[in-house]
Amino acid sequence: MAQEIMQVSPLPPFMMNALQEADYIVHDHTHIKDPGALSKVTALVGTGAAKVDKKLLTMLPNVKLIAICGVGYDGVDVAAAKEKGIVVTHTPGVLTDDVADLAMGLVLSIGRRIPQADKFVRNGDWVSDTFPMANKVSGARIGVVGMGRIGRAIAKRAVAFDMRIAYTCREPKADVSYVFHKTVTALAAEVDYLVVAVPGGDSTKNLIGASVLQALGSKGYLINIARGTVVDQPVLVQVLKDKQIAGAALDVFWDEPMVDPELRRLHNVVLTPHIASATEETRRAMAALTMDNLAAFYQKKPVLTPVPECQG
Ligand code: 8YV
Repeated sequence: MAQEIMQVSPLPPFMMNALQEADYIVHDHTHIKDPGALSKVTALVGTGAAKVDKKLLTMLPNVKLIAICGVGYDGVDVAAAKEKGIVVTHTPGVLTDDVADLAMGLVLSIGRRIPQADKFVRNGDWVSDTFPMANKVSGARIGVVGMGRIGRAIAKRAVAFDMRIAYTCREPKADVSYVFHKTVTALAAEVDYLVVAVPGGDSTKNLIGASVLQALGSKGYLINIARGTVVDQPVLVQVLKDKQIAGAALDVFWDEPMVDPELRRLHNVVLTPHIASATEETRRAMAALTMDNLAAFYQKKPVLTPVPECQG
């Protein structure tokens, strides 16, 4: 019998095809209103952008799995899901390299002003002007906020750039030899590049605010590949305008895809449209892992990658 699932965010076409080929009946939550149909849905599927709150779960009495195609699941009310006996899965591991690659790409882009240099050549400015010099990235100090899979992968890449690496997270990691700082502010005060690699959600909301950015200082850069919510965006815009920090490279924002026009007008920023995991290879691997979680669930086997709150 075909299983009925509901997509809770747009999904890439290859994933929609795979779901249809695997015989799932895929409902779209923006269309479905009929309570009879809602009661047939047994699993939800969405990307990291999916919002699954208590209200939605109450409308779906037979859902027992929420399969997120993404490592971040901050849009899912996991406590409400657990109360209803719903398991939440995500796709850790398969996207780590891509996210860390983009983080380093952003470090180089903002530090060496690569997008600005590109514009300089395209505009024909080179003919009459000299592009201003930047500061060296190799050997500079990098601070990683969060030493999970992605933080570690960023640090590993920074080693190859001879960067001096420090980090912060809840507790120092026994197997990590980089310098540990107890607070983000203390870390920010000691680095040239502050890279945010923590999960989103309430516990990290506005973690990077005025005091952190002031500590980072006028020669420091902020890089965010985590979630927009981790940075107090209006404060960031103000410190960028006042040149209280040197610049910011951001892949994530408040209220995506609507990016604050003030931020878009600034010259000391590099902005990318939440593309950290957006390579063909990785997005397909994420989709495959999501499909595997779904298949395991319907075959009554343990799911492959439950979120930490749903483990054990
Ligand atoms: C995308 C991400 O948002 O994995 C995450 O947490 O932020 C990204 O990979 C998305 O989930 C892609 O499907």
